[in-house]
Amino acid sequence: MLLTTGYTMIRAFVSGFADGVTKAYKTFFSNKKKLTILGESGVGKTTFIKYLKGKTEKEALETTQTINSEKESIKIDKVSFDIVDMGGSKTNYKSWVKQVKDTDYLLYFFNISSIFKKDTDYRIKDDMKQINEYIYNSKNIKKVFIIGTHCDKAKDCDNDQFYQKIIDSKIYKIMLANLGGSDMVCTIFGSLNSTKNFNKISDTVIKVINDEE
Ligand SMILES: Nc1nc2c(ncn2[C@@H]2O[C@H](COP(=O)(O)OP(=O)(O)OP(=O)(O)O)[C@@H](O)[C@H]2O)c(=O)[nH]1
Ligand SMILES: [Mg+2]
Repeated sequence: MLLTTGYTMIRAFVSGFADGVTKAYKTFFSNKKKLTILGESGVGKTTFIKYLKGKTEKEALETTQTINSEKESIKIDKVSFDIVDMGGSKTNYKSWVKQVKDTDYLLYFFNISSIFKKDTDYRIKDDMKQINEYIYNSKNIKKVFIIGTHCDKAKDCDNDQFYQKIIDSKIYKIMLANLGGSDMVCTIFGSLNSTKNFNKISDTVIKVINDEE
């Protein structure tokens, strides 16, 4: 785990929350909370939810494009919570805004490769323009997660400097500023290519939310 001042960065692929995870799950799911997952198409929003629902790795990794939105009430330990998976198309922006206004926790997913490819970060900038005012005016939002996925595809993914480059990039700073700033945001980098890697991300999310409640 790497924590720095100014913002919270947690490298999900570095295990650090094995202890207390069961307790974290129990506490986390003891109250119904609203979570919204946003991000452009193909970043892993539905994959994340499928893992949360207990699907196998094979099932979770099948591509299923979300057209509008899907609401899930996920029960673990007899307690349910509402999680909204939004389609990543820009045609869903109106619904995104509605969800942002009404959510307790927002998870914004992006594919880390979009940070380094020239001219591919325009979509993230557009997303930020849509949602930023609602985040700053929301009375409900307790925490926003920036989740960088597809780290398994990056050849330098086991190198700290690689993640520092993302943190130092202009587009990351734009995300951080628009999603509520360093006090509001928790950043996680990881992969959804396996159940093990999913667990590293979800355990971190749950732990942070737990600390918030
Ligand atoms: N290798 C790798 N594949 C991933 C990762 N995250 C998601 N995928 C794959 O990317 C594809 C798209 O993932 P989805 O979860 O369907 O994407 P989405 O964000 O829900 O996309 P929309 O529903 O179109 O908005 C799937 O085939 C996943 O298996 C990752 O971290 N690593
Ligand atoms: Mg989807």
